[in-house]
Amino acid sequence: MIPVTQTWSAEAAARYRSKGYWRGETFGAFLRARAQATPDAVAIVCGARRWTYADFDRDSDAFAAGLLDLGLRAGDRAIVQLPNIGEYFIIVFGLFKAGILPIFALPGHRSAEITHFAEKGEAAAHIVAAGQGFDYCALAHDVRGRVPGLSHVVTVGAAGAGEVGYDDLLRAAPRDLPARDPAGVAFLQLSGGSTGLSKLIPRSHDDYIYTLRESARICGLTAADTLMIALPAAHNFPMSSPGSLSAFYVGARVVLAPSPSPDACLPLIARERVTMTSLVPPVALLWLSAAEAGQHDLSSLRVIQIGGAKLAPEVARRIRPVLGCTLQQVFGMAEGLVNYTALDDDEETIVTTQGRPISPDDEILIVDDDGRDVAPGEAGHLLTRGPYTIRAYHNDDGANARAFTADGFYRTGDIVLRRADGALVVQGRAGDHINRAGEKISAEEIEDHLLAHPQVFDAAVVSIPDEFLGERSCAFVIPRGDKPKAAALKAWIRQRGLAEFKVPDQVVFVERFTETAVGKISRKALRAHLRATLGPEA
Ligand code: J2J
Repeated sequence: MIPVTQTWSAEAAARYRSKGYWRGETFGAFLRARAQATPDAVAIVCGARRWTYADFDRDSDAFAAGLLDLGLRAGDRAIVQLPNIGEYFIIVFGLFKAGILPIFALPGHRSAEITHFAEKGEAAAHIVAAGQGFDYCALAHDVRGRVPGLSHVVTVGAAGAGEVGYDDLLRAAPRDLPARDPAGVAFLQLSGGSTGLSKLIPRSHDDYIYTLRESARICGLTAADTLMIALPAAHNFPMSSPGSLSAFYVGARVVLAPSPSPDACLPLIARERVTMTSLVPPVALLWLSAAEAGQHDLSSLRVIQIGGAKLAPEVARRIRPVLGCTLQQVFGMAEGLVNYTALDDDEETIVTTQGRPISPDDEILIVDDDGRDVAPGEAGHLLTRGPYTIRAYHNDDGANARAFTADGFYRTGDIVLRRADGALVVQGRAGDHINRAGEKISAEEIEDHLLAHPQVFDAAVVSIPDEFLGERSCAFVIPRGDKPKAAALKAWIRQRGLAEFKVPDQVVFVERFTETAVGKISRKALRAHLRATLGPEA
């Protein structure tokens, strides 16, 4: 098994420690400290159920012991694929305490994606929930059948044959759980997947907890807050910017919403007196329309973080008057770098920029196509390096050669400019991924699946502007022989085991890709050309 290691040089690690960014804290230890300080404070609210910090600490200890009783060992990996339910946090902290690394899959992922994570991460377990509409247990059995070494399926809810029940694991006898190494990797987060399949991002206790502490400070999050998780809980944004884990770090209350829809969330805000939450732009739009009807008491809301995709200034301007709270823009990435507007920035800065980096040691380079610094204020490729930005993906030499410079800068793929005051403004993407309502789709990944269809000769997938989603996906397809139906190609993508959000929104059949765009020219140029043929109104 390939060990998962943190990716900073010894020199960089020593510097980040000496500057007090990395403080030797671990997830398990900070939860224990919280449980001792405020045992009866509510940590998690899920529907009518509540876990205090004491419950949270005790149950996650028990879950860790249960996993070790199963034969799992520190250093093993477990895919966590759960909806927004309270058990999710017990499980994640149980894994942290056992030293087993969660791989944070999303409920939307299907067999192709989960198989890839299981293989790349050499996962030993897949943790799912029963009774969720979609049959996750069947998915887990399917993947287990294909991936040697993936021995355990753990089920929250009614466990079937060949599965281990979450409730049974909680009944494990207490064990001594050794302290974890703060410099060690705590979990594997998923990359947005700008080229090909998602990569695994190794984040350490030290580096991630630094972002939690600073995010709480920048967002003004304290133990008095109630933070709602509306987006999928395992996504890096609602987990850390400031997200659930910052909330636990400061001893706040976390309320889980079953979906980000205004129908689910607005009554919950009123009922639980939610003070803070994070949204992607299309969801913010839905909330604005719903809130204008004025049915729900949203007066408890203090701050909303919006990020994951570009927020249009016209929408940003409506947040304060309609929702009655401060907008905080967040431009972040699971690889590391996170930028926030400040709560006390002037309105124009809040509305038109994506903020400044968390750390004084976040190094930012903005370069042209040849890697030379652009003039101040001009747009270019964003490269970054710092105390919480990884310097390599796990087990992926090919991706590492593309995504990182020789001196360890991460090529974000984003085109940004930096104002004189340091605030970044995102202009777009250099790469060919589609940012569909904050969900990142790799054009290349979808093209590869389309090309496997017997009636597809060639395919190119591009993003097109969409008023609601920000971007939607369009597949240009040259048929082979009989032209397939668009619906059949969409069904093909689903059948290949891909998440629903990756199914092309639109399919356009063409006879050929124009002369100017084939041959010596790259797929990147071809996609740019095709995008242009659709024009801005497409
Ligand atoms: C434009 N593009 C943005 C923004 C992310 C906090 C917030 C978001 C993420 C996230 C995250 C954007 N405006 N405000 O992990 O901790 C696009 C960029 C970026 C990519 C990263 C967090 N905020 N983006 O979205 O790993 O293209 O993380 O490189 O999913 O989303 O995607 P992801």
